[in-house]
Amino acid sequence: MQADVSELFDPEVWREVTGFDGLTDITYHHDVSGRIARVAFDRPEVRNAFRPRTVDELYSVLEDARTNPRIGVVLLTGNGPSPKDGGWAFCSGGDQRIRGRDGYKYAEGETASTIDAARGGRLHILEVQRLIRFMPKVVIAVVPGWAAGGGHSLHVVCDLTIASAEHGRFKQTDADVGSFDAGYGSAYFARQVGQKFGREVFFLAREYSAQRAYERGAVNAVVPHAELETVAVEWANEILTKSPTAIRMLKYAFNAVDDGLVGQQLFAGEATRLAYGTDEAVEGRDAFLEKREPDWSPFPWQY
Ligand code: S0N
Repeated sequence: MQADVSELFDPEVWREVTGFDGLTDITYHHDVSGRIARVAFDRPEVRNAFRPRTVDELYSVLEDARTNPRIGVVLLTGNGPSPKDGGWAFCSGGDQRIRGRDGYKYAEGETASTIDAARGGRLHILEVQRLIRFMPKVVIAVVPGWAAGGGHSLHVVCDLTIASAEHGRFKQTDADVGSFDAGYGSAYFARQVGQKFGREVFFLAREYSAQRAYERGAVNAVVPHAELETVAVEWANEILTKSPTAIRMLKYAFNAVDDGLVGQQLFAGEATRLAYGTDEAVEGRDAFLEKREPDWSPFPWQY
């Protein structure tokens, strides 16, 4: 799929990011302004299921987007359609063909005795979830087809979701295949849609439409399939007109209530960073360096 990427991909908008030539399971582009990243699963023949290699690649490109100071918004999507049957997918979760009793295999044919024990069995898709959750940029799930299993969980953890009206479909199959995302995928999902519907989605594992997801507050917009990526770029460009600091503080504020002390730590870290920019904090630092008592007199106990 690398050559022509995806049917919804507009080559006028995107430039391949250099330095990532070895990618096989993910495509990675920046828009021409260099401010929006497009990260896409590229295994449409298996509904964009992820194997450990996919997750490694996904993590590395998301980390690149996180640390690029020009990037403000990341679009996470799935390339398609499938060359086999024309089906569309965002992501169908962990590749069930290489799931063993001891975790996911790095390469087909690996066994419990041959796999590197330090790598085997890692559910490192959860590390990707945390990267999306904690990066101080807006991550939009752009859902052109199936979001199932661990793919459903990934859309849940993204800040916003825009789905295809014709092909966007959702299903949480974890309980069908003896898997369970007991973190953001389920508990945070229930925060979004309510406990009853959240439990229904997991316990019955029925398909539901993009429209139903929208009505339950799990999807922000349902748009015509052909316009999906155009609308996503429009949303991204609108977000990019906002204050980067306000957006990062707001994201961490939205997260904090569900993220316990880690949420508080992230928000507090940002507050400290802002405080370091004040004359008051500079006085504290300078007093230490100049081996004198700090003079706080210019700084009132504000009310
Ligand atoms: C997505 C579904 C509903 C699409 O159905 P449809 O359109 O009828 O297509 P199919 O004919 O079923 O599929 C087309 C081809 O693609 C293959 N395929 C699809 N999904 C997978 C997959 N996940 N792994 C491997 N192959 C897949 C099909 O086999 C078919 O191939 P061919 O043409 O050769 O027959 C439907 O496909 C479906 O239900 N897929 C499986 C969804 C699923 O159960 N995913 C796994 C769920 N569990 C996880 O993802 C766990 C992930 C994880 O690591 C985790 C760990 C800890 C905590 C949390 C998580 C988490 O993130 O959940």
